Amino acid sequence: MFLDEVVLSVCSGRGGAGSGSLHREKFVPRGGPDGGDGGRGGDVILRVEPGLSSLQRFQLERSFQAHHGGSGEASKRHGANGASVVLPVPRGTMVFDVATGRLLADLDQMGSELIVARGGRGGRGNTHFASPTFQAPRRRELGEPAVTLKVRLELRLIADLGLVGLPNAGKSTLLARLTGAHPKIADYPFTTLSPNLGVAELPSGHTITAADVPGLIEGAHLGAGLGVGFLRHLARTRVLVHVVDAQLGAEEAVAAHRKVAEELRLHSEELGAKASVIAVNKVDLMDSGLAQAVVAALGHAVGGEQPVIAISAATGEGTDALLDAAAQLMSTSPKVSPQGGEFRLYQGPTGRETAFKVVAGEGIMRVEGEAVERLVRTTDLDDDSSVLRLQRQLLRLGVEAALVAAGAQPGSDVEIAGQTFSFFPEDVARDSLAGGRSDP
Ligand SMILES: Nc1nc2c(ncn2[C@@H]2O[C@H](COP(=O)(O)OP(=O)(O)OP(=O)(O)O)[C@@H](O)[C@H]2O)c(=O)[nH]1
Ligand SMILES: [Mg+2]
Repeated sequence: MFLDEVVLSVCSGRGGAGSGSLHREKFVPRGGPDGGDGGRGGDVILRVEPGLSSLQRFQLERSFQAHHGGSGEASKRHGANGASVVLPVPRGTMVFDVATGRLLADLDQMGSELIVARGGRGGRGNTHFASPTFQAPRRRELGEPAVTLKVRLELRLIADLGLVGLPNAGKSTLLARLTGAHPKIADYPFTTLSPNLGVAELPSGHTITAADVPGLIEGAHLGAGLGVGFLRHLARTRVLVHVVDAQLGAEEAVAAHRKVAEELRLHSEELGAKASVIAVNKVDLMDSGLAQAVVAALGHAVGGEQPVIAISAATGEGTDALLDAAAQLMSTSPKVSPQGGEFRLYQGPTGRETAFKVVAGEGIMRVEGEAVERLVRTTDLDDDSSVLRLQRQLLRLGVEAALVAAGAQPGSDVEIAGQTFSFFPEDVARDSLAGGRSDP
C-alpha cells in the first residue's frame, strides 16, 4: 500500500535537572556550589530527504521518543544532552497538529526540517545562583518537561508534470517512456493503484519531475474509482498532461477528455484551471489519417487553447514534442507556492507565551497558562530559595496582582500545574525570610 497520510505520536526528551551539589574537598569544610547544568532533551525532527516518495516508513512504526537529558553533577559536570530523533520524510509533506488541526509546516524543499517536538532545556545547576551575599545556595532548576503531541503527515507529491486520464489510457507507459520510472503497466483499467514519480530529462538538459496517478473515472471527485485522495497530488503540479487513447475515435476521445477535465474542475477550481497539454496516445496502433482526425477533434473541442499532440508512449513517437510543449507551458506557469507560506518552526510549549488566567474555584484558585505552569514544573519545590525565586517570577508576570484582583487572601490555596501553594504576597514573604538578598 502507498501511504500518503499517517498520524504519528512524538515525544521529545525532557531536560536533565541541574545539580545542587556543594564543593567538597579535604580541609575545605564548606566549599561553594559546584553543581553542573542538566543536559538538553533531544528533539523529534522531520527532515526532507531525497529519494522518498511516500510515507511508507511509517507503516509499522508511528511512535517516536527522543532521549532525555542527563542530570548535572558535582564538579560542574554538565549532564549529557539527549539524542534527537530525525525522521526522513518526502518532499511535499505537510504537517498538522492533530489537537488543533493547525498546519505546522509545509516541507516543500529538500533539506527543510521541522522540530516537531522540542526537547526540554536542561535545568541550571547551583553554580549559576551563587552571589556574594549568598555563598552556598542549594538552588538549582529542574529540567523542562518533554513535549508530547500527535501530528498528522499528509503527503502532496511535488512534481512538475501530472499525468491524468481515464484508466488504461497509457499514463504509466508514458511515464516510463519519459522518465526512468518502472511503474506497473498492463492492459486493464486500474493497474496503477498509487502515484508513481519519475524524473525526465529535457533536450535542454534541464530535468523535470513527472507523476502519474490512478486512472480517473466519472465521480472521481466524489471518491469513485480509486478515490479523491490521489487528486491532491496533482495540486502541486505545474502542468497537466491529459492522456487520451486515440483508439477511442474522435467522438469518444473528446468525451473522455471532457470527463477527466470535469472531474478535475469539480475537485477544485485550481486543478480545473491548471495549464495542460493533451497527448493523443497509442497512435502507433492506428492509421495516421484516423489519428489526425482525433487530434483535430480534440483541438476543436478545446478551442485551440491547449496544445494537442499525437504520441505513442510505446514507440516514443511524438514524446519529444510533448515535452517541449509541456516545458513551454511550464515556463509561463508559476511554481505553486506551498500552503501556509514560509516554512515554520513549531515551538511547542517552550514558545514565549506568557498569557495566563486565574480560575476561581471552591476554596482554591487555579492559575492556568503555559509559561506560568512551566515555571512551576521546572522549579525544585523542595528548595526554599528556588521557591522564593519562583515567587518573584510570578510577581513579574503579574500573577500575584491577578490573584489579588481575583480576591486571593494571604494564606489562600492556589493551584498551579497541579501543585498547591499557600498564597503569600511578596511583602509578607520577604518579612518571613532573611531579608537583604537580591535575586541574581
Ligand atoms: N501499442 C501501444 N500500447 C500502449 C501505448 N500506451 C499504452 N499502451 C498499452 O495500454 C495498456 C495500458 O497502459 P498503462 O500505461 O498501464 O495505462 P494507464 O493509463 O497507466 O492505466 P491505469 O493505471 O489503469 O489507469 C498497456 O497494455 C500498455 O502496454 C502506446 O502508445 N501504444
Ligand atoms: Mg497506470
